[in-house]
Amino acid sequence: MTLRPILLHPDPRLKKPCEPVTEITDALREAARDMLDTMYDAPGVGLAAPQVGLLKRLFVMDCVKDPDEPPRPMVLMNPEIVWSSDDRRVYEEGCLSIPEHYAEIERPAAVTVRWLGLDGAGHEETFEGLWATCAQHEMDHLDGRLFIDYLSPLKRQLITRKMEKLKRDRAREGV
Ligand code: K1U
Ligand code: ZN
Repeated sequence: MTLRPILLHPDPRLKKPCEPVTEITDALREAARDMLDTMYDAPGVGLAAPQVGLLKRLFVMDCVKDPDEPPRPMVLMNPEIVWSSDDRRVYEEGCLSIPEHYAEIERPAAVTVRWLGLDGAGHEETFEGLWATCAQHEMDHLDGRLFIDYLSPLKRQLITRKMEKLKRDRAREGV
């Protein structure tokens, strides 16, 4: 199992739009596997490539919550939202790049996503509930957007200042 360090906000790599995947290489397959390991270890339900410093349009997710249900690790490359519901849902979001900060964010309750799988095959699926929220949160990462970008400038600044302090403290502790 290989864990990759998760970048913490603020970091310029979390603000950059990512490049489409043009070739499915062994390095990309390895990155996807490491991202799933890193996501489960965190623990989280999603992880986008820029969060591990890879500026490619790729994310992983598994929103199965019931321990009696089998896991559903998913790898989505070049994802596109092709339909969004008018119906909206509020979910208290967190982010592995902004630990210990949460905020209620409103998004479409359901989305249909089209993507390429690791085998190069095309897929399309409609996601609801946590799956829909997670897919939209991860696709925002691919466009250099974080959930705090939906908050007021004041709230965003407050969180950013706290994160700067956390990063300073961690650097001093050598973590
Ligand atoms: O992108 C990330 O930072 C991961 C993030 C994705 C996310 C999904 C849904 C709503 C908001 C954010 C997380 O996984 S945050 C952790 C989390 O939501 C969670 C962790 C363990 C169990 C259940 C949920
Ligand atoms: Zn996130």
